[in-house]
Amino acid sequence: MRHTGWRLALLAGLVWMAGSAAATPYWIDWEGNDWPENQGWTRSWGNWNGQHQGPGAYRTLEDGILTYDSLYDDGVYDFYHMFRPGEIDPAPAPGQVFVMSWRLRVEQVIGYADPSVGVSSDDAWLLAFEFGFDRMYSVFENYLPIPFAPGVFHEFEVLSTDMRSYDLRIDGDLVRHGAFQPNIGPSEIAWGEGIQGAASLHHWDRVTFGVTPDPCGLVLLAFLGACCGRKHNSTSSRPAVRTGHSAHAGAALVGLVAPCSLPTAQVGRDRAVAVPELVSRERNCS
Ligand SMILES: [Ca+2]
Ligand SMILES: [Ca+2]
Repeated sequence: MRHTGWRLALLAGLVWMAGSAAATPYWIDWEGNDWPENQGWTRSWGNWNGQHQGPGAYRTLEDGILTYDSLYDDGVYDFYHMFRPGEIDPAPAPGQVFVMSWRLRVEQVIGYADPSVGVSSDDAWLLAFEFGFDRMYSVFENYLPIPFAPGVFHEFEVLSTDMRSYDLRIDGDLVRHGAFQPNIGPSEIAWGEGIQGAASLHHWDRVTFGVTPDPCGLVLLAFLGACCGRKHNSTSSRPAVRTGHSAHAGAALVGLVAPCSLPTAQVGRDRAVAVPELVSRERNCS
């Protein structure tokens, strides 16, 4: 009986460890101290002639800020993505939370929107935003517009405990409680200049995402984050949490797939193609 008890205890421990391993908190943090492609992100770009055609957007990295300028050609897209198969979602039972945040300034947009952010859960539920000059659109919520003050940096933050619903904060203010939508292409985060058929000048100061333990601790962690100030670039298992008014931006989307019904009809530009479709297209090519 003692052996049985020991084995049961061991089995229980292994099950617990397996669950814990699947739910290990992580944090991906790009702060603009180096090019994203040097910190684990994959760059995808192109123009109307196809993938990897042309130089992409004119990009500069200065003082921790990545600037995209694609005003010369609305056929340009140029974005980053990161594929983390089975490693995006928070664990349900321990009460973890997925957080992505990003700090972005949109200076000029030709078209309805051009900068983009998205996240695809491990079971391919998708959330994506596209940014105009003074508003953002929740792509898979019928392009719901969400306004913001134009021309200045904002901190955007998404939090989700189940990858089905999310809270969106802008500069610490809760502006949206919305929903992911089922899609294809799991476990991916993407951000950048994401629309083919629109052009822009815009600036990214920071993009981060990860899973943090215990959402009940978010308020405390937010407080600590505010006290500690910004942290700098790293890609690690550090479950740093930025939320509320201390929010750091983190962004992402991955594996978005490309509903054929994306933005085209709504923007009135029959050539417009969004990041999810581009990601899908490039995957099919690779
Ligand atoms: Ca920065
Ligand atoms: Ca574009």
